[in-house]
Amino acid sequence: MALDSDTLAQLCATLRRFVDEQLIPAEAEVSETDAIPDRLLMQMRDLGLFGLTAPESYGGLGLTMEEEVMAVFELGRAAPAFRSVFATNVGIGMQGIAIDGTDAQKAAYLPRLASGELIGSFALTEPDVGSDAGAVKATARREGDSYVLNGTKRFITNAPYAGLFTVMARTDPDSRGAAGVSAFAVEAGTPGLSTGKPEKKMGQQGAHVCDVIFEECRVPASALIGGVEGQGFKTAMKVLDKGRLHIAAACVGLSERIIDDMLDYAVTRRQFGKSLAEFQLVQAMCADSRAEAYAARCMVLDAARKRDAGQDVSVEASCAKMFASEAVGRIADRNVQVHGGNGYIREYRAEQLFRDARLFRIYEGTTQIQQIIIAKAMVAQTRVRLGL
Ligand code: COS
Repeated sequence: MALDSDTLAQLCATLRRFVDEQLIPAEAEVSETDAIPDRLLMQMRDLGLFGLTAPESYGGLGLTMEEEVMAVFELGRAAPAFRSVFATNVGIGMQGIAIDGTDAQKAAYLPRLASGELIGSFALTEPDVGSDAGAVKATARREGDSYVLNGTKRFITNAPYAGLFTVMARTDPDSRGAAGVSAFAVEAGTPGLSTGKPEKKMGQQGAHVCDVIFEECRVPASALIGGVEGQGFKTAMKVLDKGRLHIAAACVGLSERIIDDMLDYAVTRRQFGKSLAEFQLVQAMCADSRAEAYAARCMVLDAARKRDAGQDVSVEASCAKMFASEAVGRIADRNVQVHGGNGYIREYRAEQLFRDARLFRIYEGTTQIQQIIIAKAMVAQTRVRLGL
């Protein structure tokens, strides 16, 4: 563990206070304005949120996976747009370099990512390449001491203000599959790199995604992550294994928050002369939600501990991401139902959290992709067991 148990408990208590006193009260404003106020961004920096997982030697807190998910259980209680601000620095926008980067790449970028001075972004998805991530069409052509990147990346979280992109591009033009893909650390401001206009989304206002376009964008050969071609898809998958556990933890946090909202409403709202909470059909919705959130929490913690112990957890990460994101969808839906007509009205948070939660089942791999990963491993293990 990076922290002793008292320090971890203190960190989680501090995060819970920050969420309860600062983030949740700002949800309506963020949703209306589609922007996170500067004062909250500064507080996030001061709390060290951008550097939760960066190694201590590079200025981060160096949290283990278990500690990270415990922190995210707390942070996930606020509307997901808040987490999005620092989550790419903690996760997919930084981990490619942290896991597979050269020492020079780590030294150049990790301290600034950890402090939040630099925002990191992960550029894998393309207009024609989503779930089939190995089919990346963006290209990186080697020319002397540089690579020249061309292509478009789509739905890139935090791209409008990112200072650094982890970009997956094809270095082997003759290949079609994952083996021909390499990962690059590309700085914003490099000539030939531009970003599109932020998309209008169903939910999570305050978090921004847009296209990232590369047109004859020349980067030094030293931008190749790890210094070896053909490793980019594997780097992306390793990043996503960790990212999916982080997302699953965020789903747990949001589930627990929504259950609190559901109970507050059920206990105080009266119909037929008694509180909603006294109706067994309402109780069933609360109880199902509690059991699912508890199951998701246990899965996330178990997978995180196994990862910290050095085990390959790509199947566990997919199980946790799939279950926790589907669960938070059901829980957010029940919360709308318990709120009745008020659940459909903007003034209550139920409708916003319902829309916000919908994305969890899609990004960092859809539920169907998680099913494919889990089932593929099951079949492969069975073949080995049967000696086939
Ligand atoms: N960690 C390390 N290496 C991995 C890995 C992992 N989790 N998963 C796969 N690999 C390796 C494989 O071992 C294989 O290596 P070899 O060629 O040396 O054997 C290589 O990567 C290709 O793997 P595979 O054949 O399984 O790749 P597929 O093209 O079949 O794709 C899926 C696998 C579908 C799982 C992948 O494309 C995926 O995760 N898609 C979803 C992408 C996604 O989440 N997008 C969301 C946007 S990013 S925020």
